Amino acid sequence: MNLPFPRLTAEQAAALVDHNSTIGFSGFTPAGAAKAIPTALAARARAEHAAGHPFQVGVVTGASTGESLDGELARAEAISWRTPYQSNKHLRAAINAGKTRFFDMHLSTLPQQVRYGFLGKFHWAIVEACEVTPDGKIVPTTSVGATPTFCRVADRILVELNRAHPATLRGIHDIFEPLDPPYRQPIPLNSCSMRIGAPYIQVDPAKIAGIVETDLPDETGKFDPADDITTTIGNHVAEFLAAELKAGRIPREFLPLQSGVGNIANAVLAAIGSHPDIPPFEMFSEVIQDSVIELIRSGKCKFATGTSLTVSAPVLADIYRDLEFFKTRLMLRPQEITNHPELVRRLGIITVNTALEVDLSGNVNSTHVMGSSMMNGIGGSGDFTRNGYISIFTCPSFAKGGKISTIVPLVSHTDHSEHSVQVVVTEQGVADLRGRTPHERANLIVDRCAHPDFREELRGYFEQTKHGQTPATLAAAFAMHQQFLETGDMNNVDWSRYFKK
Ligand code: 0RQ
Repeated sequence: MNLPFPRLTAEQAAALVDHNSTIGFSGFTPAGAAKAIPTALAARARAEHAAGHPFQVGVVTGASTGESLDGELARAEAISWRTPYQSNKHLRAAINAGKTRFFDMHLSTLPQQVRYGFLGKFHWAIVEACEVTPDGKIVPTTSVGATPTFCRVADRILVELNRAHPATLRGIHDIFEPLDPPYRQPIPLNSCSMRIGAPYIQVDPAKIAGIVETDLPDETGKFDPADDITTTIGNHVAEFLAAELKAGRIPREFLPLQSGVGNIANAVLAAIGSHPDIPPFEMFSEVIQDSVIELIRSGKCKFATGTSLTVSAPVLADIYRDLEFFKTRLMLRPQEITNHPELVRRLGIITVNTALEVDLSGNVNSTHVMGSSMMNGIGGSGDFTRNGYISIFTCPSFAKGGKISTIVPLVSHTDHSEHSVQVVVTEQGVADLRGRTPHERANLIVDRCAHPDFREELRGYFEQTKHGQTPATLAAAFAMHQQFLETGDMNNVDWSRYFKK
């Protein structure tokens, strides 16, 4: 199709961007992330820096992205500030060194905060598409994220038209943006598979500054094969849900699932998918991983909706070979919809996310190592946890070869409070915290979830703190963390330093 927009090289597109611009990039995980223009922007930043000129931009995306975006720009020291989520090691290092300003946001709230003007002016939206029409219809590729909002608010739009994705993807997306208060209406979505929006993003064609043609695959990484620990955690979650179903606390039809990203999430889905007592179910999630596609193929997952299709290259090729089949079973929506508290609560989503550490009351830290170093960010875990039908957190009971207990007296940073966290699962077992007091929770978490090597030590802490509603002694609450920082090992804290006989 002849398009009335300038055809640009990535370098020409990058040359249009000024120092200090704020850019909303497409991308939610590496899926659907802009690639050619951010790589060219990184090259431009290096050249400007070499010439003694400042060149940095503010980078806002749906969530994490791939090497060509966060990796290239971080290595070129081209990111002045970043939100709402990241998982790139170079960017993480820049953030923790204080070189890049980062703030961590609930992903469902990003689009509305952008529209409200809370993050300032957006100069550019740089987005990947599989189709653009002369009248300004943009069809995204493998993710939607916050792209509709970036296109709405940005002064100008650059499109990477990526031929690695077929234009026949049109129809897999459902683009709906709520109105802002005081005109906001209920979101008219009552089931996972309902369509409420358009199959494209409508933009003002006058804002499209140019099209860069590419043919670049998503930079999705590989998952580790399930090991004993992740498999055991997965089995515990599946057994727990099957027992809830049997007890009548989950309806006979089952409820839609949300599952986080990574190896544990893959193992959990595999275990739920193969459990004989769990009926075929739907997914109302954020990220659709390889394991979901397997479950769709086997008929165990009837429908999956998310904001990104983060699958490996062979799985994506399989989906594209059989696109008509998958278009009736997959739907990609903006993150504002997939993660919306109203919908998570209404649809009764069972949520499963991963913790770095959990404390004796059930508070969860998903983001910070030893209270200060950013790992990735809260992502969508808070959107789902706070509003889920049942909220589950998983993690191995130990980290760093057993030097760290992931069950601690008090989390070193709180992302999800005891009020939102209902069930904790490690390879040791399941602590069901519903209807339990803080003292009962502490006993359950230590008995069922802590690694045996740390149980006595944890008891040494909370059995000293019998008074009050919650077992806490402020002076000793971070003793295990402090000892790790000093010696590299949380084992065998000497509580007599903190508790007088
Ligand atoms: O470090 O890689 O150096 O060995 O943390 O831990 O066990 O590999 O777990 O990759 O699943 O990540 C919470 C970060 C878990 C992730 C988190 C060390 C451990 C290892 C990673 P190494 P694992 P995972 C919706 C859901 C927030 C966002 C979210 C996450 C590394 O799941 O970012 O939930 N979640 N999104 O050794 C110090 C501890 C530790 C520790 C583990 N207690 N102290 N280090 N590690 N526990 C999706 C989106 O929002 C996109």
